[in-house]
Amino acid sequence: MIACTRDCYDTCVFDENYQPVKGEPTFGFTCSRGRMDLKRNEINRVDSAYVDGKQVGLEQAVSLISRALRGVRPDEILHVEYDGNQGLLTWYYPARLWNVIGAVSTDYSICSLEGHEGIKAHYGTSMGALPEDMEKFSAAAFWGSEAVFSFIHGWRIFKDKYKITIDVRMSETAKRSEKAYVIRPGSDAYLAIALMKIFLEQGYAKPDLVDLELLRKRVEKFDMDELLSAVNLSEDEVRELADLYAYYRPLTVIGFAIGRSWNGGHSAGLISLIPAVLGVKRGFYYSNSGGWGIDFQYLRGTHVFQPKTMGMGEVSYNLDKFKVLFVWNSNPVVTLPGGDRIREAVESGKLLLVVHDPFWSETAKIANVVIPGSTFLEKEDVVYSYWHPYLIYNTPVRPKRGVTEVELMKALSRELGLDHPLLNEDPWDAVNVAIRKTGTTVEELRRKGMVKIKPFITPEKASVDPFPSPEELGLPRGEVLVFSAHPNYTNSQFTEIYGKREAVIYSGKYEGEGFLEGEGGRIRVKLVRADLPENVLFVYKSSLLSGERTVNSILRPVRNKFGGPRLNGEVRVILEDSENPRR
Ligand SMILES: Nc1nc2c(c(=O)[nH]1)N[C@H]1C(S)=C(S)[C@@H](COP(=O)(O)OP(=O)(O)OC[C@H]3O[C@@H](n4cnc5c(=O)[nH]c(N)nc54)[C@H](O)[C@@H]3O)O[C@H]1N2
Ligand SMILES: Nc1nc2c(c(=O)[nH]1)N[C@H]1C(S)=C(S)[C@@H](COP(=O)(O)OP(=O)(O)OC[C@H]3O[C@@H](n4cnc5c(=O)[nH]c(N)nc54)[C@H](O)[C@@H]3O)O[C@H]1N2
Ligand code: SF4
Ligand SMILES: [Mo]
Repeated sequence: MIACTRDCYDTCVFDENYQPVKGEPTFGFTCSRGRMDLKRNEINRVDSAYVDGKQVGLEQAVSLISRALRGVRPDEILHVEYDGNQGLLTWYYPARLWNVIGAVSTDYSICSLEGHEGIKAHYGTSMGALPEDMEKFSAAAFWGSEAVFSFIHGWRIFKDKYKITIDVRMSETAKRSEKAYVIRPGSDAYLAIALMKIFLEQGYAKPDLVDLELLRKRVEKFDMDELLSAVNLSEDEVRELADLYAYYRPLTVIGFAIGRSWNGGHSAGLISLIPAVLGVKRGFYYSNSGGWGIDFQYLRGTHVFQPKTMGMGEVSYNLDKFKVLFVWNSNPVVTLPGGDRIREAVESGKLLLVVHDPFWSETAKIANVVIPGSTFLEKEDVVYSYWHPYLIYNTPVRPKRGVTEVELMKALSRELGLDHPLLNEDPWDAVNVAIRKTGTTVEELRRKGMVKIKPFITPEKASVDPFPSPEELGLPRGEVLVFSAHPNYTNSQFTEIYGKREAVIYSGKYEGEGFLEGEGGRIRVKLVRADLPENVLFVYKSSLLSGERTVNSILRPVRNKFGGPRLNGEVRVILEDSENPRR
């Protein structure tokens, strides 16, 4: 058996012939990437180790990296890795090396941390509905989620049921829903509060799961007219949505975009509170990664060594603090705000960049040292999903190329002469310890290929607090750039099959060649008119390239309340052919 390890809700499972399994959780179908993985596996691969563009043997590259590591202080080393591959031995376990040597880690906040923390603050966990819970709902609300593209098996459950979408534009999910509400970017917290006010007033609210008296006190501080003007919907529209919520009691899918917008964690938390206020248990879904009891800390060794951390959205703006940047499982030049600064730091000779990737990512292409990685089709690993309750033991279906993360980590430890129990522990033993609370073992996984696990913790009652005060919430002023998933790409991946996508920015107002300017700088873009609200600009997050630069190069996120970066950016458009650029 083998699971697709890409950063995706679905974590599709395939049989030994690489056909999507017919039963749970994949139901015999997969996406346009899943269907092309075997072909993609042969294209654009890093075929050897490279140093300064020259092919070298792996030992030579490893000894060069260790020399570089020995020559700097631990706090001058930064490692950046993310969810290019969700395997426990690919993403998590190799971080042990860096934690043992005392290098600086990121806080892994680029995607979903903010929303996790916002929801946890109310429920003690961000774990929400399981697929089997979802099946029981007769309706769904997709709130800041382009599920039609980003979550195809979740969408499958609701395809023929009643669907409501709340978005800042008529997304594909909105178009395929029975009802859609287009609101001002970042105003989700205001809308959630307006709904709760109506639930209380109309007697829709139930006292079973939340303290309604306290809720009443908290929402009283908000004026309905102010909430409506923040959201940019009429009172009738919001009342209609409240009625639909009370009638259908839908499962609410809270998209990750919510956490990366204004009021991020507060919005996610307040949206997650809505089902509880209506008396619906486990009525939301965000990400279940924290609910299986997998001990990620043990895998990374952070139970012993707690690293200094750097906000992931701020990495590129703090490169002067580092001399060595070690990257795996991530393509930060494209996907991190200000990512182009990595290229500049490498070109200036101030930063040594080492990249371990199976493919020639944009970051691998500019690295001083490149180490060829093995893909998920080529190595054994244990994979979990942030949606469904299955652990999968990946058995390779393609001959191995490159080196695995564990092999590289071991080679570096040896070369550095490190001898620590965390580094000496067998990786499979470490996985066994890390999954001890799930009720299965590596041995059982190996035997069965896939094992259903029980949630370790599920939300029950919800606390009204931390309820924000009106002063704590805010809204963007100008034009806002928003992002979403493209069906043929996962973040920056899959250009091998579907081609590179230059930055095309969709706008309700502008058309033609021009520039996009944000706090981090300016890039040339093509603007295409689309059916979008005046203040919303839209780009697929797979189209972040603009010549040598990226859309992310102009973004400089602030931290939201719970520590995650706000990636939706306030930007300006400057049209090239206008004498007085429209700003
Ligand atoms: N095909 C495909 N699937 C993917 C991915 C991919 O790249 N391609 N990426 C994976 C990853 S890493 C992630 S994080 C998830 C992301 O999946 P989702 O959580 O679905 O997030 P997005 O697709 O980024 O955007 C969701 C929607 O949020 C809207 N939006 C933006 N800002 C706001 C706001 O302030 N309020 C509201 N209400 N809506 C807003 C956008 O217009 C968009 O329609 O998908 C995963 N699945
Ligand atoms: N402005 C803006 N920026 C964003 C977003 C946005 O909405 N707006 N979205 C953000 C989100 S949600 C996310 S999750 C991040 C994603 O950011 P990244 O994690 O950088 O995303 P990917 O493009 O998926 O890059 C993953 C890399 O891992 C590599 N890889 C795949 N498998 C393996 C493996 O087995 N081993 C190793 N060593 N490498 C492997 C791939 O080849 C690829 O280069 O981007 C974020 N960036
Ligand atoms: S990218 Fe997502 S939907 Fe596509 S095969 Fe992988 S897990 Fe399935
Ligand atoms: Mo993500």
